Amino acid sequence: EKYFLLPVLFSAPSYACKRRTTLKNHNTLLTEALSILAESAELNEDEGRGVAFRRAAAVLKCLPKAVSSMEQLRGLPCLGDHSMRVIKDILENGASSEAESTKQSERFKALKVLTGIFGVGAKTADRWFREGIHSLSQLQESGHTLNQAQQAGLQFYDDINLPVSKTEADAISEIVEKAVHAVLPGAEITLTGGFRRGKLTGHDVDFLITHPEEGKEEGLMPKVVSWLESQGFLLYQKTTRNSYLESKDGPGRPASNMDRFERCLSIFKLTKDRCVGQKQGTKQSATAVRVDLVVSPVSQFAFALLGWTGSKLFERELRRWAGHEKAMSLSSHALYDNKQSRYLRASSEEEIFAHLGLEYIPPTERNA
Ligand code: TTP
Ligand code: MN
Ligand code: MN
Ligand code: MN
Repeated sequence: EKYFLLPVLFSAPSYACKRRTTLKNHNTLLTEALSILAESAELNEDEGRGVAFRRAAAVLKCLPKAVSSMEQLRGLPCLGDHSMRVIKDILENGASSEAESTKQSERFKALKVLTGIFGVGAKTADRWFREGIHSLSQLQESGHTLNQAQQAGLQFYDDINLPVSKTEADAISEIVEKAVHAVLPGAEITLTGGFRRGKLTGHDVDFLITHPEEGKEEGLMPKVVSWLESQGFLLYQKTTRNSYLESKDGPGRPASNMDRFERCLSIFKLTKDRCVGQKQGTKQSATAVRVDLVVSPVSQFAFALLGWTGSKLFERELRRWAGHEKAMSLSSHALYDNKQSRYLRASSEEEIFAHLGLEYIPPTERNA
């Protein structure tokens, strides 16, 4: 008798918000190459192409096994011709020539260095690149006037571009909790972003702050910032006040994916104990860490929590699902049902998924 080994045929829902994506990735070679191409497209401000590569990478992230042949991919969504060529190249040759040459290109390397400066986006980096500025030293010699954020970004460049560890995130959490409780007892602080999804490192630390009594959270941020400043914890901060009520976004029609919460983009000074040798003992040194603080009224907390937990692709897919499949508009503030012409209330993430007709996906499975 003969036995034929059939390849595992993969399948997955096409919306990332219907898939469970943990941090266990069996296809890093493929997803890293596709992520480089996505990043390159984003740096070139080609959003459509960026999203296409992000979607392709995300569908491979949720597979239970490593891909070993092209036939296995036949039933999978989100894999366009270009992504398929990249995958084929890697399966046949061990690497993607396009991703490799992108990584080594002068433009990609320079744009990465320049956007590594806090406060510098793709547009600014591209303008500088076209002026011949390809490095930090060339930027400093150029005599360009930098805004406050960019000056801080340049000053703390090395620290900010080092990954933040969970240990550091926990230390920051303690400081933020102390600050918030000092100015508003009873306020609640939640770690959001990548660390809430179970990541062990991040590019920053994200927090959402609320108070169980609606309205008590108003004006909280400036007080928290003052406290942190007085204690010497802030190297840089820029606070933006809440603009939700005065915005003309209309029912469930946010002007952009940016929300309108009172927020503070900051750089914290974190003192860490660094062991410099057995005999010499411990030396104190400081590091700069990017921290995002957001304040939400408790009535919007579940939406803010869902919106600030990510991943970015998971969020995008949730909004796409809501709009295209449910005729609803989802933002970090609210969920609007366009058929019933009314807002749908929710006090937990579970309720929002239920309103959207989706199975609940916990934060650790939102790593699309
Ligand atoms: P990030 O901190 O940019 O990303 P992350 O925490 O997932 O990953 P990293 O470890 O690299 O920090 O954003 C966190 C979430 O916040 C993300 O899902 C999108 C959301 N967000 C908003 O809703 N509005 C905003 O203006 C920004 C900047 C982020
Ligand atoms: Mn150069
Ligand atoms: Mn983050
Ligand atoms: Mn952030």
